[in-house]
Amino acid sequence: MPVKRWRALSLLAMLALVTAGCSGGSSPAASAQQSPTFTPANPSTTVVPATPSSAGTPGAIVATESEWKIQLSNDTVSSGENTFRINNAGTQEHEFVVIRTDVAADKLPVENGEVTLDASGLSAIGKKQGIAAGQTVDLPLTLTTGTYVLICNIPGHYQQGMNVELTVR
Ligand SMILES: [Cu+2]
Repeated sequence: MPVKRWRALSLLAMLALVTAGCSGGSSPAASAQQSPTFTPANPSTTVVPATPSSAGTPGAIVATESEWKIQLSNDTVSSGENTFRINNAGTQEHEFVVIRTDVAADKLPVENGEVTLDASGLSAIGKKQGIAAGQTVDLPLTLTTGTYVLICNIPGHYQQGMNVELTVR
């Protein structure tokens, strides 16, 4: 069937374009010029690139730690795979602990300057410790819908303000 064959050729051409685009070798424009007569045989064969959505995109959340706060690039993210990019912009070592809880960020139970996790039924779903001043580390986590509190749990740091809330939708 001529139509089917044309579709197959179109797909091959699309693949070639995609491959060329990914390799970074030749630009899509250059490829298009090499085959000026190319037109998709059918709209259904056209590869539609995924549209990047803006707000709430699963992906990177930048968390900047310093004395004495944690600032987030966004306070709401979509559920699923997310990566915290933790930047210690302070002058002291810090930690980054992710807790899923409905308790307000600054109302977690504290003992000896530290948030009591297991004893209070709170569990850290992920953490990074020993983040040196100036260091940036990534913490990939799968987040389910809910409210989270992110803290630094080095004694005294939480109470001095190193806590922030994150909503996962
Ligand atoms: Cu700290």
